[in-house]
Amino acid sequence: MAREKWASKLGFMLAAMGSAVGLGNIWRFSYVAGENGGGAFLILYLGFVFLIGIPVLLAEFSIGRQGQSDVVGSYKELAPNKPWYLAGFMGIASSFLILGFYSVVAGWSLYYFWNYINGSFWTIPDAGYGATFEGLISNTTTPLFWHGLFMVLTILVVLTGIKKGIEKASKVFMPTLAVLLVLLAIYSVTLEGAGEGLRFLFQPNWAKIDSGVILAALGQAFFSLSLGMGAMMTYGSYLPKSESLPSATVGIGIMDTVFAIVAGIVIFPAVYAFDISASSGPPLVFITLPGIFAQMPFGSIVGLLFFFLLSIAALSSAISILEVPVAYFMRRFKWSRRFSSIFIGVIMYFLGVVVSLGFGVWSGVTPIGDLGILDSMDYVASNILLPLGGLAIALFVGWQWSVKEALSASDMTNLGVRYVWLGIIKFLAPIFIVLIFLQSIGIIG
Ligand code: VAL
Repeated sequence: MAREKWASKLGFMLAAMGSAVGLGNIWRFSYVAGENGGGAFLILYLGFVFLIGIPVLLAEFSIGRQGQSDVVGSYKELAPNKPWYLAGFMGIASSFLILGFYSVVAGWSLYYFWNYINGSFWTIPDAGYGATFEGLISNTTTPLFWHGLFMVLTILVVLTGIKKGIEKASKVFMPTLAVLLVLLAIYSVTLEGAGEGLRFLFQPNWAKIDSGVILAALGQAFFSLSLGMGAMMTYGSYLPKSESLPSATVGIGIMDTVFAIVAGIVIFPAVYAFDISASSGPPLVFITLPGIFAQMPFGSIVGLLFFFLLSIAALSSAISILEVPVAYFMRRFKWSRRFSSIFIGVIMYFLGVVVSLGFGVWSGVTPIGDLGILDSMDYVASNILLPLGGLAIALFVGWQWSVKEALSASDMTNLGVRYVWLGIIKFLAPIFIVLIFLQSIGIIG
């Protein structure tokens, strides 16, 4: 059977943007920025996006488009009998870890959407939004239902195939989410105490920077760009060789970053206005946003729309994560798309069950240090596996390929910045990633 292809370059762009923009920009960006001191984290994150993220993203797309296969197959195709494909298995492992918790958080978002439909969240619940949220996530069954529903939706989109499902889902809702976020940001900065929130987000306090903050900023850049796990490689592989990559890559990177910053402008003023701790961790947006909606005009409708769009954004990201192992298993074991999506989706659902129980009956379980189950899986995937995946991508394009091959595979041959890009891919990105790792395990100071 011929491999599937995007219907158009626009379809590819929208799907790749749909992959990048998701819970990472709103939910994860805010709480990771909040936990890591705000302004200084933001600057590091921006630095990593532009210096490492976008250049490596171009490299990842190039490998996929050139290899015309999944994350393992593309490496094997391009460098047979070399161990590069092992990086592909790392990508598959990251996809399991990430979707395992991503779908749980997306389930929370669906639950909020439902509560704005049925009216329960229109007014502040007696216990307050904070305690209500804690009540939800520590419950054994409710979150599992919503997490399951989200996984079913994800599987359905993935099993309808690349063009029909993914392209259509990506096309409609992203611009609406962008407009809504900008409106919310405008409202949020008028809240009393907003100034302090904006200072937290934009005024760097360099004293806050340590190796943990640097690693967190790197991990956030990779997570948010869907980089290093093979999602973008797989999407790139559905692109015909005739389409040009650099402008699409830069567009996707900038757009993803703008979404995160605008989300920060929505969240942090409200964090200070409502006296919520910026370092509340994963619950942060779920306790902050309903507070904004409760006091703004037409807040119930805005809340309903917001959680609908957030769930859709999460869905268009989740399908790109599920696509990584699905594409691999389809090729490797000749499974149908239908069987592959369902089988892998179900395994991921059960991983998510563990994550969800980690907020309730298993809340005492801390696999890594004092990190709970979600945070531990996220740490391994985002701060370790994704940057390692990125390292492999950079080394592959920079050193396995000749200069000529690398430039032609990435459509950079005629661009003035080609040697800057190549310099980043060959030297700067690998060196940075290695140094950050060495620093975070305490080998260098
Ligand atoms: N990049 C997405 C996000 O930021 C996913 C695929 C991790 O939510």
